[in-house]
Amino acid sequence: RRIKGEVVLKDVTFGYVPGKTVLKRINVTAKPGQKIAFVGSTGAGKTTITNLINRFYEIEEGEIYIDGINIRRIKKDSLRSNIAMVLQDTHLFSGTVRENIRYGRLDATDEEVVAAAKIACAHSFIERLPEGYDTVLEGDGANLSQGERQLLNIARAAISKAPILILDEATSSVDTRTEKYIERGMDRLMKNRTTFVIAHRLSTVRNADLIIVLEHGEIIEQGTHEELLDLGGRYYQLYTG
Ligand code: DCP
Ligand code: MG
Repeated sequence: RRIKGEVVLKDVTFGYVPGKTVLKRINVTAKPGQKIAFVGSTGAGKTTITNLINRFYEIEEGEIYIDGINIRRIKKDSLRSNIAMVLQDTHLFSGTVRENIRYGRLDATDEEVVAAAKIACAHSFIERLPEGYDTVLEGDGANLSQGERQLLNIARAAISKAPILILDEATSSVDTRTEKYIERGMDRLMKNRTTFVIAHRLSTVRNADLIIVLEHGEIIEQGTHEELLDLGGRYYQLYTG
């Protein structure tokens, strides 16, 4: 069976409002299982690219293909089940921890919920909650720390069988121990999936198959960490601060 998760952006040009172009002629090819990192200054268009892959907005010019199929022809439901996301602001709802993890995979068994929580390194903190997996979360997970909310979001992505993963890295400061947990969870999550990671901390993009540097909506450099350091351009500047 062919591995799934190929994503191709072809000459994508986009703006949120007429007359203000946010992305200009973006070309990206992600082969199944590859990890592609987007870096660049704030406002460069990183989140916008992932918004378009998710088809949160319609593209003006250019096309996006998933496994050779134009996303304009993919039903939204089908697109949702093909893409898992861990975004900057985590969306939890008032319900139990279990319900929050199972969100989007209602057929998942209790064992699968626990397995996903373990991948996300969330299992141990969940077990310490008053009712464990049956603990009711207040709206938006207000009774959890930021890091814990993030881990639940990772667990939610881990339970999904989507071949494509989008990670919009949180800039928020969680403590270094939690950060280590989150990184470990992310690594396991990315295994065997095509991953687009938007990273503010360059340390997390070093091992990407391809790093794409965006500036004002255009790709200005791309390559591996070593290639871009050798180039001595924008990535080098960002990396060496
Ligand atoms: N923009 C807009 N309307 C939106 C979202 C963004 O007009 N609903 C604009 C703001 C920026 C540009 O689009 O000028 C690119 O925004 P992105 O969110 O794509 O930028 P980044 O993700 O690269 O920035 P950050 O690193 O701050 O997350
Ligand atoms: Mg962003």
